Amino acid sequence: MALLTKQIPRTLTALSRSSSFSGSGCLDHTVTRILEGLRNGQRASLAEAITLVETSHPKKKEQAKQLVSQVLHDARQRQYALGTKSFSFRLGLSGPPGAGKSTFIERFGKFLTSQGHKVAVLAVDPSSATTGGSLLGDKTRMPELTTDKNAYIRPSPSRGHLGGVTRSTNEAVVLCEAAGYDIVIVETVGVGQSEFSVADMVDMFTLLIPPGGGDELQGLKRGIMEMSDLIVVNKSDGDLVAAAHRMQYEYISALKYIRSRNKQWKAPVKRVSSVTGEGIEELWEILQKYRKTMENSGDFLSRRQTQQKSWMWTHLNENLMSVFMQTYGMKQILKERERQVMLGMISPGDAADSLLQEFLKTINQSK
Ligand SMILES: Nc1nc2c(ncn2[C@@H]2O[C@H](COP(=O)(O)OP(=O)(O)OP(=O)(O)O)[C@@H](O)[C@H]2O)c(=O)[nH]1
Ligand SMILES: [Mg+2]
Repeated sequence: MALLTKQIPRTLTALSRSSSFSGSGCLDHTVTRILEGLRNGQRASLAEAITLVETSHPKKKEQAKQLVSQVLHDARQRQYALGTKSFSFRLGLSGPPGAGKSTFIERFGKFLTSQGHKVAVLAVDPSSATTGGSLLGDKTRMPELTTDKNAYIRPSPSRGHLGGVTRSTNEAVVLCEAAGYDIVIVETVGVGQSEFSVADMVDMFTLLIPPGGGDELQGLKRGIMEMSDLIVVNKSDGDLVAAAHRMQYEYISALKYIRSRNKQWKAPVKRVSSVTGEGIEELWEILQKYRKTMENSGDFLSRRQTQQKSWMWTHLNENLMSVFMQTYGMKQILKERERQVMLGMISPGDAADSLLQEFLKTINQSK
């Protein structure tokens, strides 16, 4: 009992200590230093800041919270002054392996920096837990963008579960913006749930596909098409032009039966070549048109607000689970309930109810 009563308050105090939401107050000196670097657009500070939000070390987590809250505070000030004009453009990019995402980002990113933009590229890699992330290899596929001083490429965090990755990527996006990047591209391989998470953190979600047999279209998850604000058929060059045309028409007809996410915007299907650069400039025009349309209808802002809300839920879920798991004795009880559920001795619903009861009982006893 003594152990138990010690454990609970510690967990809860840690949470309450970290939940100040002022954005000012007494800042840790590391946070002050990074913040200064971010405000000056220093890449090293951005890298350090993102590493901080990816950490699971308690003290650094606390610093990360201070940093993010300060950065969001600054962003709010900019928004008061300039409205949605102060917002960067967050572009999600998903597509099957080998579709040409890296090649596309290299080409498109270089085009954007040549237009005076600052481009950040983040990756959500669902396989990173086992492979250690793929953007490392990707850097060699983005040789020019990697060395461009107006671009920042960040390999994906290697977390064990998507929830953590989503949360830290969300935070990485705002950190990039704080460092002056006005275009943030969040890339993911179209596997599992990762593209849904990405779609939930960007202003525009783009699906990039290679030309190929009709099988791809049938195999493609319908949900992804519903989420897409733009579909890009890549590799429309050389021998692949005819196939790219066919792919484009197939997608245009398929989209007729899919309800678009937005009343104002029907997802266009465009062909590009990331190798020759054909269609890249036109794509940028489409992105600008999209932004204007969304801003005028108020959807640009409301989509971000909804995303903020779901981001809060991600935090809450993670925090609750963390308190639950750290509560003295819960791990053992959890193991036991899992065993009973697997053997069919107790139903999953009853097991969950009993776990929650045990948890609340422990919390109450510790008061
Ligand atoms: N012809 C042609 N080939 C392309 C084009 N874009 C990419 N490729 C080629 O397609 C292959 C895969 O390109 P990547 O850019 O690595 O594709 P990816 O989608 O990033 O692949 P993963 O990271 O494995 O998911 C490479 O051999 C590229 O050279 C294009 O526009 N035209
Ligand atoms: Mg790639």
